[in-house]
Amino acid sequence: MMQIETLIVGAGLAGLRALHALREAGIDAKVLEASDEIGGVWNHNRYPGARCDVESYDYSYSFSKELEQEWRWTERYPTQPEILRYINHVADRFDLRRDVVLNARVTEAFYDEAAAHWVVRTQDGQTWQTRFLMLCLGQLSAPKLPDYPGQSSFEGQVVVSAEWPKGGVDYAGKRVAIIGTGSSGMQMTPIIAPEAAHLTVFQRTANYSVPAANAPLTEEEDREVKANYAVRRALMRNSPTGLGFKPEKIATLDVPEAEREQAFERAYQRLGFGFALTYPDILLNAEANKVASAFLHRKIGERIKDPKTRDKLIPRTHHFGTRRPSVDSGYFEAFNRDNVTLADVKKFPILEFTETGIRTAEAYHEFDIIIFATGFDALTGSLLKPAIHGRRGTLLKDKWAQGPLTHLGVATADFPNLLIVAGPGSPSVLSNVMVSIEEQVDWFVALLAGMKSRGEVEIEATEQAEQDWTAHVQERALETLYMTADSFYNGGEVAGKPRVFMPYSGGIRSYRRLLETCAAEGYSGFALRKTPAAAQDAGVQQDA
Ligand code: NA7
Repeated sequence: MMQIETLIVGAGLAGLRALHALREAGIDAKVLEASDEIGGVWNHNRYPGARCDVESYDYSYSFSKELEQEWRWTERYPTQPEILRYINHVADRFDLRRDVVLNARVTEAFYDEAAAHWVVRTQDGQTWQTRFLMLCLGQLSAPKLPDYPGQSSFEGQVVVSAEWPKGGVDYAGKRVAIIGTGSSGMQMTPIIAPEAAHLTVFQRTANYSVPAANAPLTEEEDREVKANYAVRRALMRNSPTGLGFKPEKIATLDVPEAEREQAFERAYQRLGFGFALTYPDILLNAEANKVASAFLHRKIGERIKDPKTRDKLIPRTHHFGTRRPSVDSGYFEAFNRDNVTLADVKKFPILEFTETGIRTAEAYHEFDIIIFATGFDALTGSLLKPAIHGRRGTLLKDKWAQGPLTHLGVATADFPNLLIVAGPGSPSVLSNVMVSIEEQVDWFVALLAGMKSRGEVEIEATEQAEQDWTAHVQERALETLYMTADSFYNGGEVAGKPRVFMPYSGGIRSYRRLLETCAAEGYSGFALRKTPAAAQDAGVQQDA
Protein backbone atom coordinates (compact mmCIF):
# COMPACT_ATOMS: atom_id res chain seq x y z
CA MET A 1 0.00 0.00 0.00
CA MET A 2 1.33 3.40 -0.97
CA GLN A 3 1.06 6.25 1.51
CA ILE A 4 0.80 9.96 0.96
CA GLU A 5 -0.31 12.94 3.04
CA THR A 6 -2.78 14.24 0.47
CA LEU A 7 -4.15 12.39 -2.52
CA ILE A 8 -5.63 14.47 -5.29
CA VAL A 9 -7.95 12.84 -7.80
CA GLY A 10 -7.91 14.35 -11.28
CA ALA A 11 -5.05 16.01 -13.18
CA GLY A 12 -7.02 18.82 -14.77
CA LEU A 13 -6.62 22.51 -14.05
CA ALA A 14 -7.78 22.06 -10.44
CA GLY A 15 -5.74 18.99 -9.58
CA LEU A 16 -2.49 20.38 -10.98
CA ARG A 17 -3.00 23.69 -9.22
CA ALA A 18 -3.64 21.84 -5.96
CA LEU A 19 -0.52 19.74 -6.39
CA HIS A 20 1.65 22.79 -6.94
CA ALA A 21 0.17 24.73 -4.03
CA LEU A 22 0.43 21.82 -1.60
CA ARG A 23 4.04 21.25 -2.55
CA GLU A 24 4.85 24.90 -2.00
CA ALA A 25 3.33 24.59 1.47
CA GLY A 26 5.48 21.57 2.25
CA ILE A 27 2.62 19.09 2.11
CA ASP A 28 3.31 15.86 0.23
CA ALA A 29 0.78 15.13 -2.46
CA LYS A 30 0.19 12.89 -5.44
CA VAL A 31 -2.38 13.08 -8.19
CA LEU A 32 -4.21 10.05 -9.53
CA GLU A 33 -5.47 10.56 -13.09
CA ALA A 34 -7.70 8.08 -14.92
CA SER A 35 -6.52 9.07 -18.39
CA ASP A 36 -3.15 8.45 -20.01
CA GLU A 37 -2.65 12.20 -20.21
CA ILE A 38 -3.08 15.24 -17.99
CA GLY A 39 -5.57 18.00 -18.82
CA GLY A 40 -8.95 16.82 -17.52
CA VAL A 41 -11.84 18.00 -19.69
CA TRP A 42 -9.37 19.77 -21.99
CA ASN A 43 -7.79 16.41 -22.68
CA HIS A 44 -11.10 14.74 -23.44
CA ASN A 45 -13.15 17.43 -25.19
CA ARG A 46 -11.17 17.41 -28.43
CA TYR A 47 -14.18 17.92 -30.68
CA PRO A 48 -13.68 20.31 -33.60
CA GLY A 49 -14.23 23.91 -32.58
CA ALA A 50 -13.84 23.21 -28.84
CA ARG A 51 -12.96 26.52 -27.30
CA CYS A 52 -13.24 28.17 -23.91
CA ASP A 53 -15.85 30.89 -23.61
CA VAL A 54 -13.84 32.81 -21.05
CA GLU A 55 -11.06 35.00 -22.45
CA SER A 56 -7.57 33.47 -22.56
CA TYR A 57 -5.95 35.95 -20.19
CA ASP A 58 -8.63 35.25 -17.60
CA TYR A 59 -8.78 31.50 -18.09
CA SER A 60 -5.26 31.06 -16.81
CA TYR A 61 -3.48 30.59 -13.50
CA SER A 62 -2.64 33.66 -11.46
CA PHE A 63 -0.30 32.03 -8.94
CA SER A 64 2.92 32.77 -10.83
CA LYS A 65 3.77 36.21 -12.18
CA GLU A 66 6.51 34.64 -14.29
CA LEU A 67 4.08 32.20 -15.88
CA GLU A 68 1.69 35.05 -16.59
CA GLN A 69 4.40 36.99 -18.38
CA GLU A 70 5.96 34.08 -20.27
CA TRP A 71 2.91 32.45 -21.77
CA ARG A 72 1.67 33.94 -25.02
CA TRP A 73 -2.00 33.29 -25.81
CA THR A 74 -2.71 33.59 -29.52
CA GLU A 75 -6.47 34.20 -29.59
CA ARG A 76 -8.97 36.08 -27.50
CA TYR A 77 -10.85 32.85 -26.72
CA PRO A 78 -8.45 29.91 -26.42
CA THR A 79 -8.98 26.71 -28.38
CA GLN A 80 -8.85 23.29 -26.75
CA PRO A 81 -5.40 22.46 -28.24
CA GLU A 82 -4.00 25.74 -26.96
CA ILE A 83 -5.36 25.20 -23.44
CA LEU A 84 -3.99 21.68 -23.42
CA ARG A 85 -0.59 23.04 -24.50
CA TYR A 86 -0.80 25.57 -21.67
CA ILE A 87 -1.61 22.86 -19.11
CA ASN A 88 1.31 20.77 -20.34
CA HIS A 89 3.60 23.79 -20.23
CA VAL A 90 2.57 24.45 -16.61
CA ALA A 91 3.18 20.80 -15.71
CA ASP A 92 6.70 20.98 -17.17
CA ARG A 93 7.48 24.48 -15.93
CA PHE A 94 6.70 23.51 -12.32
CA ASP A 95 7.91 19.91 -12.57
CA LEU A 96 4.49 18.53 -11.68
CA ARG A 97 4.55 15.29 -13.69
CA ARG A 98 6.71 13.40 -11.20
CA ASP A 99 3.79 13.41 -8.76
CA VAL A 100 1.06 12.53 -11.26
CA VAL A 101 0.12 8.87 -11.64
CA LEU A 102 -1.55 8.32 -15.01
CA ASN A 103 -3.94 5.49 -15.96
CA ALA A 104 -5.06 5.35 -12.33
CA ARG A 105 -8.85 5.50 -12.23
CA VAL A 106 -10.15 5.67 -8.67
CA THR A 107 -12.94 3.18 -8.22
CA GLU A 108 -13.38 3.07 -4.42
CA ALA A 109 -12.45 4.98 -1.31
CA PHE A 110 -13.08 4.01 2.32
CA TYR A 111 -12.70 6.20 5.38
CA ASP A 112 -10.94 4.45 8.23
CA GLU A 113 -12.61 6.14 11.19
CA ALA A 114 -10.19 4.94 13.85
CA ALA A 115 -7.09 6.02 11.97
CA ALA A 116 -8.58 9.13 10.32
CA HIS A 117 -7.31 8.30 6.87
CA TRP A 118 -8.69 7.24 3.51
CA VAL A 119 -7.93 4.01 1.74
CA VAL A 120 -8.25 4.53 -2.00
CA ARG A 121 -8.32 1.85 -4.70
CA THR A 122 -7.77 2.22 -8.42
CA GLN A 123 -9.04 0.14 -11.30
CA ASP A 124 -5.58 -1.24 -11.98
CA GLY A 125 -5.26 -2.60 -8.44
CA GLN A 126 -3.26 0.10 -6.64
CA THR A 127 -4.13 0.88 -3.04
CA TRP A 128 -3.28 4.21 -1.47
CA GLN A 129 -3.53 5.43 2.09
CA THR A 130 -3.92 9.13 2.59
CA ARG A 131 -4.96 11.53 5.33
CA PHE A 132 -6.74 13.89 2.95
CA LEU A 133 -8.58 13.02 -0.22
CA MET A 134 -9.05 15.97 -2.52
CA LEU A 135 -11.51 15.53 -5.39
CA CYS A 136 -10.68 17.64 -8.44
CA LEU A 137 -12.99 15.78 -10.77
CA GLY A 138 -14.51 18.59 -12.78
CA GLN A 139 -18.08 19.77 -13.13
CA LEU A 140 -18.82 18.78 -16.71
CA SER A 141 -16.80 15.62 -17.07
CA ALA A 142 -19.15 12.63 -16.76
CA PRO A 143 -20.73 12.41 -20.24
CA LYS A 144 -24.48 11.75 -20.42
CA LEU A 145 -25.68 9.69 -23.36
CA PRO A 146 -29.19 9.09 -24.61
CA ASP A 147 -30.68 5.64 -24.78
CA TYR A 148 -32.80 5.44 -27.91
CA PRO A 149 -34.33 2.18 -29.13
CA GLY A 150 -31.88 0.39 -31.39
CA GLN A 151 -29.06 2.80 -30.49
CA SER A 152 -26.39 0.11 -30.48
CA SER A 153 -27.50 -1.28 -33.84
CA PHE A 154 -26.12 1.69 -35.81
CA GLU A 155 -23.26 0.36 -37.93
CA GLY A 156 -21.62 3.65 -38.81
CA GLN A 157 -19.22 5.55 -36.55
CA VAL A 158 -20.52 6.79 -33.19
CA VAL A 159 -18.58 9.59 -31.51
CA VAL A 160 -19.12 11.27 -28.14
CA SER A 161 -18.11 14.94 -28.07
CA ALA A 162 -16.51 14.61 -24.64
CA GLU A 163 -14.58 11.48 -25.63
CA TRP A 164 -13.40 12.66 -29.02
CA PRO A 165 -10.78 10.30 -30.47
CA LYS A 166 -7.25 11.68 -30.27
CA GLY A 167 -6.64 10.80 -33.88
CA GLY A 168 -9.64 12.89 -34.94
CA VAL A 169 -12.69 11.87 -36.95
CA ASP A 170 -12.73 11.93 -40.74
CA TYR A 171 -16.07 13.55 -41.46
CA ALA A 172 -15.09 15.05 -44.82
CA GLY A 173 -17.63 14.06 -47.46
CA LYS A 174 -19.68 12.07 -44.92
CA ARG A 175 -23.31 12.25 -43.83
CA VAL A 176 -23.07 13.45 -40.25
CA ALA A 177 -25.59 13.78 -37.39
CA ILE A 178 -25.01 15.93 -34.33
CA ILE A 179 -27.40 15.29 -31.44
CA GLY A 180 -27.44 18.14 -28.94
CA THR A 181 -27.24 21.91 -29.27
CA GLY A 182 -25.45 23.01 -26.10
CA SER A 183 -22.02 24.63 -26.44
CA SER A 184 -20.46 21.42 -27.77
CA GLY A 185 -22.99 21.03 -30.60
CA MET A 186 -22.95 24.74 -31.33
CA GLN A 187 -19.17 24.95 -31.49
CA MET A 188 -18.67 21.95 -33.76
CA THR A 189 -21.53 22.67 -36.18
CA PRO A 190 -19.86 25.49 -38.17
CA ILE A 191 -16.57 23.54 -38.35
CA ILE A 192 -18.09 20.26 -39.53
CA ALA A 193 -20.68 21.82 -41.88
CA PRO A 194 -18.32 22.94 -44.67
CA GLU A 195 -16.54 19.56 -44.71
CA ALA A 196 -19.41 17.12 -44.43
CA ALA A 197 -21.47 15.96 -47.40
CA HIS A 198 -24.50 16.65 -45.26
CA LEU A 199 -24.96 17.64 -41.63
CA THR A 200 -28.18 17.15 -39.68
CA VAL A 201 -28.37 18.84 -36.28
CA PHE A 202 -30.90 17.30 -33.90
CA GLN A 203 -32.21 19.99 -31.59
CA ARG A 204 -34.34 19.34 -28.53
CA THR A 205 -34.20 22.81 -27.04
CA ALA A 206 -33.16 25.91 -28.95
CA ASN A 207 -30.27 27.56 -27.13
CA TYR A 208 -29.23 31.16 -26.67
CA SER A 209 -25.87 32.18 -28.00
CA VAL A 210 -23.87 35.37 -28.32
CA PRO A 211 -21.13 35.70 -30.96
CA ALA A 212 -17.64 35.11 -29.62
CA ALA A 213 -16.05 38.11 -31.37
CA ASN A 214 -12.93 36.00 -31.38
CA ALA A 215 -9.73 37.41 -32.87
CA PRO A 216 -5.97 36.87 -32.81
CA LEU A 217 -4.28 38.71 -29.94
CA THR A 218 -1.89 41.37 -31.17
CA GLU A 219 1.50 42.12 -29.66
CA GLU A 220 0.17 45.43 -28.44
CA GLU A 221 -2.78 43.82 -26.61
CA ASP A 222 -0.48 41.25 -25.11
CA ARG A 223 1.92 43.92 -23.83
CA GLU A 224 -0.92 45.95 -22.40
CA VAL A 225 -2.54 43.05 -20.56
CA LYS A 226 0.78 41.88 -19.17
CA ALA A 227 1.68 45.36 -17.98
CA ASN A 228 -1.57 45.55 -16.01
CA TYR A 229 -2.21 41.93 -15.13
CA ALA A 230 -2.50 42.55 -11.39
CA VAL A 231 -5.25 45.09 -11.94
CA ARG A 232 -7.06 42.71 -14.31
CA ARG A 233 -6.87 39.88 -11.78
CA ALA A 234 -8.23 42.10 -9.02
CA LEU A 235 -11.16 43.08 -11.25
CA MET A 236 -11.86 39.43 -11.96
CA ARG A 237 -11.77 38.45 -8.32
CA ASN A 238 -14.16 41.23 -7.43
CA SER A 239 -16.60 40.79 -10.29
CA PRO A 240 -19.71 38.66 -9.76
CA THR A 241 -18.60 35.75 -11.94
CA GLY A 242 -14.87 36.23 -12.34
CA LEU A 243 -15.12 37.64 -15.85
CA GLY A 244 -13.69 41.00 -14.84
CA PHE A 245 -16.65 43.29 -15.31
CA LYS A 246 -19.66 44.33 -13.30
CA PRO A 247 -23.08 45.38 -14.51
CA GLU A 248 -24.08 49.03 -14.44
CA LYS A 249 -25.99 49.67 -11.20
CA ILE A 250 -29.33 50.38 -12.81
CA ALA A 251 -32.43 48.26 -13.37
CA THR A 252 -32.96 47.24 -16.99
CA LEU A 253 -36.41 48.77 -17.23
CA ASP A 254 -35.24 52.08 -15.75
CA VAL A 255 -33.00 52.68 -18.75
CA PRO A 256 -34.55 54.53 -21.70
CA GLU A 257 -35.18 52.11 -24.55
CA ALA A 258 -32.74 53.65 -27.05
CA GLU A 259 -29.96 53.75 -24.50
CA ARG A 260 -30.66 50.18 -23.44
CA GLU A 261 -30.52 49.04 -27.04
CA GLN A 262 -27.08 50.59 -27.40
CA ALA A 263 -25.85 48.99 -24.20
CA PHE A 264 -27.13 45.58 -25.32
CA GLU A 265 -25.50 46.08 -28.71
CA ARG A 266 -22.13 46.94 -27.14
CA ALA A 267 -22.32 43.92 -24.83
CA TYR A 268 -23.46 41.65 -27.66
CA GLN A 269 -20.57 42.72 -29.89
CA ARG A 270 -17.90 42.31 -27.25
CA LEU A 271 -18.78 40.55 -24.01
CA GLY A 272 -19.85 37.06 -25.10
CA PHE A 273 -21.00 35.24 -21.97
CA GLY A 274 -20.99 38.58 -20.14
CA PHE A 275 -24.00 39.80 -22.10
CA ALA A 276 -26.01 38.61 -19.09
CA LEU A 277 -24.24 41.26 -17.02
CA THR A 278 -25.34 44.24 -19.10
CA TYR A 279 -27.71 45.05 -16.24
CA PRO A 280 -27.76 43.53 -12.75
CA ASP A 281 -31.34 42.25 -12.85
CA ILE A 282 -31.33 40.25 -16.10
CA LEU A 283 -31.10 36.98 -14.23
CA LEU A 284 -33.27 38.17 -11.35
CA ASN A 285 -36.32 39.75 -12.88
CA ALA A 286 -38.54 38.15 -15.52
CA GLU A 287 -39.50 41.47 -17.11
CA ALA A 288 -35.88 42.58 -17.39
CA ASN A 289 -34.97 39.19 -18.79
CA LYS A 290 -37.75 39.44 -21.34
CA VAL A 291 -36.22 42.61 -22.75
CA ALA A 292 -32.73 41.06 -22.98
CA SER A 293 -34.17 37.86 -24.46
CA ALA A 294 -36.14 39.82 -27.06
CA PHE A 295 -32.94 41.60 -28.12
CA LEU A 296 -31.25 38.22 -28.60
CA HIS A 297 -34.25 36.79 -30.48
CA ARG A 298 -33.87 39.64 -32.96
CA LYS A 299 -30.12 39.17 -33.24
CA ILE A 300 -30.33 35.43 -33.69
CA GLY A 301 -33.13 35.87 -36.22
CA GLU A 302 -31.00 38.22 -38.33
CA ARG A 303 -28.39 35.49 -38.71
CA ILE A 304 -30.74 32.88 -40.26
CA LYS A 305 -32.19 33.18 -43.77
CA ASP A 306 -34.90 30.51 -43.94
CA PRO A 307 -37.97 31.62 -41.94
CA LYS A 308 -38.94 28.08 -40.83
CA THR A 309 -35.43 27.25 -39.64
CA ARG A 310 -35.20 30.65 -38.00
CA ASP A 311 -38.38 30.02 -36.10
CA LYS A 312 -37.05 26.72 -34.75
CA LEU A 313 -33.65 28.12 -33.79
CA ILE A 314 -34.86 31.10 -31.80
CA PRO A 315 -35.04 30.05 -28.14
CA ARG A 316 -38.40 30.95 -26.67
CA THR A 317 -39.01 28.30 -24.03
CA HIS A 318 -36.74 29.62 -21.29
CA HIS A 319 -35.39 32.89 -19.94
CA PHE A 320 -32.00 33.82 -21.34
CA GLY A 321 -29.22 32.64 -19.02
CA THR A 322 -31.29 30.19 -17.01
CA ARG A 323 -29.71 27.39 -19.05
CA ARG A 324 -26.07 27.74 -20.00
CA PRO A 325 -25.90 29.94 -23.10
CA SER A 326 -23.21 29.49 -25.69
CA VAL A 327 -20.63 31.80 -27.18
CA ASP A 328 -20.46 30.75 -30.82
CA SER A 329 -18.55 31.44 -33.99
CA GLY A 330 -20.95 31.05 -36.90
CA TYR A 331 -23.43 28.54 -35.47
CA PHE A 332 -26.64 30.08 -36.74
CA GLU A 333 -25.13 31.02 -40.11
CA ALA A 334 -24.24 27.35 -40.67
CA PHE A 335 -27.96 26.68 -41.22
CA ASN A 336 -27.86 28.98 -44.26
CA ARG A 337 -25.83 26.32 -46.05
CA ASP A 338 -27.61 23.93 -48.43
CA ASN A 339 -25.98 20.89 -46.83
CA VAL A 340 -27.15 21.61 -43.25
CA THR A 341 -30.56 20.59 -41.88
CA LEU A 342 -32.13 21.22 -38.49
CA ALA A 343 -34.23 18.37 -37.10
CA ASP A 344 -36.58 19.47 -34.34
CA VAL A 345 -36.76 16.46 -32.03
CA LYS A 346 -39.13 18.09 -29.61
CA LYS A 347 -41.78 18.31 -32.31
CA PHE A 348 -40.72 15.13 -34.12
CA PRO A 349 -39.02 12.89 -31.55
CA ILE A 350 -36.36 10.36 -32.41
CA LEU A 351 -38.18 7.01 -32.59
CA GLU A 352 -35.25 4.70 -33.16
CA PHE A 353 -31.75 4.18 -34.43
CA THR A 354 -31.29 1.63 -37.20
CA GLU A 355 -28.20 0.08 -38.78
CA THR A 356 -27.97 2.97 -41.20
CA GLY A 357 -29.46 5.98 -39.48
CA ILE A 358 -32.10 7.61 -37.33
CA ARG A 359 -35.88 7.51 -37.69
CA THR A 360 -37.81 10.44 -36.25
CA ALA A 361 -41.57 10.97 -36.19
CA GLU A 362 -41.03 13.14 -39.27
CA ALA A 363 -38.43 11.42 -41.48
CA TYR A 364 -35.75 8.79 -41.89
CA HIS A 365 -32.14 10.05 -42.07
CA GLU A 366 -29.17 7.96 -43.20
CA PHE A 367 -25.78 8.68 -41.66
CA ASP A 368 -22.15 7.62 -41.78
CA ILE A 369 -21.33 9.28 -38.46
CA ILE A 370 -23.50 10.09 -35.42
CA ILE A 371 -22.08 12.50 -32.86
CA PHE A 372 -23.52 12.68 -29.36
CA ALA A 373 -23.11 16.20 -27.99
CA THR A 374 -25.65 15.44 -25.30
CA GLY A 375 -23.93 16.99 -22.31
CA PHE A 376 -22.93 15.77 -18.89
CA ASP A 377 -24.27 14.46 -15.62
CA ALA A 378 -23.22 17.84 -14.29
CA LEU A 379 -21.61 18.65 -10.97
CA THR A 380 -22.35 15.41 -9.15
CA GLY A 381 -21.77 12.86 -11.96
CA SER A 382 -18.00 12.69 -11.67
CA LEU A 383 -18.00 12.88 -7.84
CA LEU A 384 -20.42 9.97 -7.51
CA LYS A 385 -18.76 7.68 -10.04
CA PRO A 386 -16.24 6.20 -7.59
CA ALA A 387 -17.81 4.39 -4.62
CA ILE A 388 -16.83 6.75 -1.79
CA HIS A 389 -17.60 5.30 1.64
CA GLY A 390 -17.60 7.61 4.66
CA ARG A 391 -18.44 6.83 8.28
CA ARG A 392 -20.20 3.51 8.90
CA GLY A 393 -19.61 2.67 5.24
CA THR A 394 -22.12 5.29 4.09
CA LEU A 395 -21.93 5.80 0.34
CA LEU A 396 -21.68 9.39 -0.84
CA LYS A 397 -24.11 8.45 -3.62
CA ASP A 398 -26.70 7.40 -1.03
CA LYS A 399 -26.11 10.40 1.16
CA TRP A 400 -26.64 12.71 -1.82
CA ALA A 401 -29.61 10.77 -3.24
CA GLN A 402 -31.87 13.80 -2.75
CA GLY A 403 -29.21 16.24 -3.94
CA PRO A 404 -25.71 17.26 -2.85
CA LEU A 405 -25.29 18.33 0.80
CA THR A 406 -22.20 20.36 1.56
CA HIS A 407 -20.89 22.99 3.90
CA LEU A 408 -19.66 25.84 1.66
CA GLY A 409 -19.40 23.40 -1.21
CA VAL A 410 -16.13 22.04 0.13
CA ALA A 411 -17.02 19.17 2.47
CA THR A 412 -19.85 16.94 3.61
CA ALA A 413 -20.64 15.48 7.06
CA ASP A 414 -19.74 11.84 7.69
CA PHE A 415 -16.95 12.11 5.11
CA PRO A 416 -14.11 13.63 7.16
CA ASN A 417 -10.97 14.78 5.35
CA LEU A 418 -12.74 14.61 1.99
CA LEU A 419 -12.18 17.92 0.21
CA ILE A 420 -14.10 18.91 -2.91
CA VAL A 421 -12.83 21.51 -5.38
CA ALA A 422 -15.26 23.51 -7.57
CA GLY A 423 -18.12 21.15 -6.80
CA PRO A 424 -21.80 21.62 -5.96
CA GLY A 425 -22.49 24.27 -3.34
CA SER A 426 -19.69 26.47 -4.72
CA PRO A 427 -19.83 28.98 -7.62
CA SER A 428 -18.18 26.45 -9.99
CA VAL A 429 -20.08 26.45 -13.32
CA LEU A 430 -21.56 29.88 -12.63
CA SER A 431 -18.11 31.42 -12.48
CA ASN A 432 -14.89 31.67 -14.42
CA VAL A 433 -13.90 28.35 -12.93
CA MET A 434 -10.21 29.25 -12.89
CA VAL A 435 -10.88 31.91 -10.28
CA SER A 436 -13.00 29.50 -8.25
CA ILE A 437 -10.37 26.78 -8.44
CA GLU A 438 -7.50 28.98 -7.34
CA GLU A 439 -9.38 30.50 -4.42
CA GLN A 440 -10.66 27.20 -3.12
CA VAL A 441 -7.31 25.48 -3.51
CA ASP A 442 -5.54 28.26 -1.60
CA TRP A 443 -8.16 28.04 1.13
CA PHE A 444 -7.64 24.27 1.40
CA VAL A 445 -3.87 24.60 1.49
CA ALA A 446 -4.07 27.13 4.34
CA LEU A 447 -6.46 24.78 6.14
CA LEU A 448 -4.19 21.75 5.78
CA ALA A 449 -1.05 23.69 6.70
CA GLY A 450 -2.84 25.02 9.79
CA MET A 451 -4.06 21.57 10.79
CA LYS A 452 -0.56 20.21 10.41
CA SER A 453 0.94 22.89 12.62
CA ARG A 454 -1.76 22.44 15.27
CA GLY A 455 -1.48 18.66 15.21
CA GLU A 456 -5.05 18.15 13.98
CA VAL A 457 -5.84 15.00 12.06
CA GLU A 458 -9.50 15.28 11.20
CA ILE A 459 -11.80 17.91 9.76
CA GLU A 460 -15.48 17.31 9.21
CA ALA A 461 -18.41 19.49 8.24
CA THR A 462 -21.16 19.48 10.87
CA GLU A 463 -24.63 18.34 9.84
CA GLN A 464 -26.12 21.63 10.98
CA ALA A 465 -23.68 23.63 8.87
CA GLU A 466 -24.34 21.61 5.75
CA GLN A 467 -28.09 21.85 6.21
CA ASP A 468 -27.81 25.61 6.60
CA TRP A 469 -25.51 26.00 3.62
CA THR A 470 -27.57 23.77 1.33
CA ALA A 471 -30.70 25.74 2.29
CA HIS A 472 -28.83 28.98 1.64
CA VAL A 473 -27.76 27.79 -1.83
CA GLN A 474 -31.45 27.11 -2.62
CA GLU A 475 -32.54 30.48 -1.21
CA ARG A 476 -29.99 32.34 -3.32
CA ALA A 477 -31.14 30.43 -6.40
CA LEU A 478 -34.77 31.31 -5.70
CA GLU A 479 -33.82 35.01 -5.75
CA THR A 480 -32.92 34.42 -9.41
CA LEU A 481 -34.75 33.02 -12.44
CA TYR A 482 -32.56 29.92 -12.51
CA MET A 483 -35.18 27.54 -11.16
CA THR A 484 -37.73 28.54 -13.83
CA ALA A 485 -36.03 26.23 -16.34
CA ASP A 486 -34.79 22.66 -16.26
CA SER A 487 -31.04 22.77 -16.70
CA PHE A 488 -27.84 21.07 -15.75
CA TYR A 489 -27.57 23.61 -12.95
CA ASN A 490 -30.57 22.03 -11.23
CA GLY A 491 -30.52 18.46 -12.55
CA GLY A 492 -33.92 18.98 -14.15
CA GLU A 493 -32.77 17.76 -17.57
CA VAL A 494 -31.71 14.32 -16.29
CA ALA A 495 -34.52 11.84 -15.67
CA GLY A 496 -34.46 10.70 -12.05
CA LYS A 497 -31.92 13.29 -10.88
CA PRO A 498 -33.22 15.35 -7.93
CA ARG A 499 -34.20 18.83 -9.05
CA VAL A 500 -32.19 21.04 -6.72
CA PHE A 501 -30.04 24.00 -7.61
CA MET A 502 -26.43 22.87 -7.28
CA PRO A 503 -23.98 25.73 -7.82
CA TYR A 504 -23.87 28.73 -5.47
CA SER A 505 -25.38 31.71 -7.30
CA GLY A 506 -24.34 34.41 -4.83
CA GLY A 507 -21.21 35.28 -6.84
CA ILE A 508 -17.55 34.54 -6.32
CA ARG A 509 -16.89 37.69 -4.34
CA SER A 510 -19.42 36.95 -1.61
CA TYR A 511 -18.40 33.30 -1.70
CA ARG A 512 -14.77 34.23 -1.10
CA ARG A 513 -15.77 36.39 1.86
CA LEU A 514 -17.73 33.49 3.33
CA LEU A 515 -14.72 31.21 2.99
CA GLU A 516 -12.51 33.87 4.60
CA THR A 517 -14.95 34.42 7.46
CA CYS A 518 -15.21 30.69 8.03
CA ALA A 519 -11.41 30.42 8.33
CA ALA A 520 -11.16 33.55 10.50
CA GLU A 521 -13.72 32.04 12.87
CA GLY A 522 -11.55 28.97 13.30
CA TYR A 523 -13.40 27.08 10.54
CA SER A 524 -16.94 27.63 11.70
CA GLY A 525 -19.29 24.82 10.73
CA PHE A 526 -16.46 22.29 10.86
CA ALA A 527 -15.18 20.07 13.64
CA LEU A 528 -11.38 20.02 13.81
CA ARG A 529 -9.92 17.20 15.87
CA LYS A 530 -6.52 16.21 17.24
CA THR A 531 -7.84 12.71 17.87
CA PRO A 532 -10.20 11.03 15.39
CA ALA A 533 -13.84 11.22 16.53
CA ALA A 534 -14.09 7.44 16.42
CA ALA A 535 -11.09 7.06 18.75
CA GLN A 536 -12.57 9.68 21.10
CA ASP A 537 -15.84 7.71 21.19
CA ALA A 538 -13.95 4.52 21.94
CA GLY A 539 -12.09 6.34 24.72
CA VAL A 540 -15.32 7.50 26.32
CA GLN A 541 -16.72 3.99 26.27
CA GLN A 542 -13.60 2.59 27.89
CA ASP A 543 -13.71 5.22 30.62
CA ALA A 544 -17.36 4.54 31.41
P1 NA7 B 1 -25.12 20.85 -22.61
O1 NA7 B 1 -25.02 22.32 -22.56
O2 NA7 B 1 -25.69 20.13 -21.45
O3 NA7 B 1 -25.96 20.48 -23.91
C1 NA7 B 1 -26.40 19.19 -24.18
C2 NA7 B 1 -27.31 19.21 -25.37
O4 NA7 B 1 -27.72 17.89 -25.70
C3 NA7 B 1 -28.59 19.99 -25.14
O5 NA7 B 1 -28.93 20.64 -26.33
C4 NA7 B 1 -29.60 18.88 -24.83
O6 NA7 B 1 -30.94 19.19 -25.09
C5 NA7 B 1 -29.13 17.83 -25.78
N1 NA7 B 1 -29.59 16.51 -25.42
C6 NA7 B 1 -29.34 15.82 -24.28
N2 NA7 B 1 -29.94 14.63 -24.32
C7 NA7 B 1 -30.58 14.57 -25.50
C8 NA7 B 1 -31.38 13.59 -26.12
N3 NA7 B 1 -31.64 12.43 -25.51
N4 NA7 B 1 -31.89 13.85 -27.34
C9 NA7 B 1 -31.64 15.01 -27.95
N5 NA7 B 1 -30.89 15.97 -27.43
C10 NA7 B 1 -30.37 15.76 -26.21
O7 NA7 B 1 -23.68 20.22 -22.87
P2 NA7 B 1 -22.52 20.70 -23.82
O8 NA7 B 1 -21.52 19.62 -23.89
O9 NA7 B 1 -23.02 21.20 -25.10
O10 NA7 B 1 -21.89 21.94 -23.10
C11 NA7 B 1 -21.37 21.89 -21.79
C12 NA7 B 1 -19.96 22.39 -21.69
O11 NA7 B 1 -19.06 21.31 -21.86
C13 NA7 B 1 -19.49 23.36 -22.67
O12 NA7 B 1 -18.59 24.20 -22.03
C14 NA7 B 1 -18.81 22.58 -23.74
O13 NA7 B 1 -17.79 23.27 -24.39
C15 NA7 B 1 -18.29 21.40 -23.02
P3 NA7 B 1 -31.85 19.93 -23.98
O14 NA7 B 1 -31.36 21.34 -24.03
O15 NA7 B 1 -31.57 19.25 -22.67
O16 NA7 B 1 -33.23 19.77 -24.45
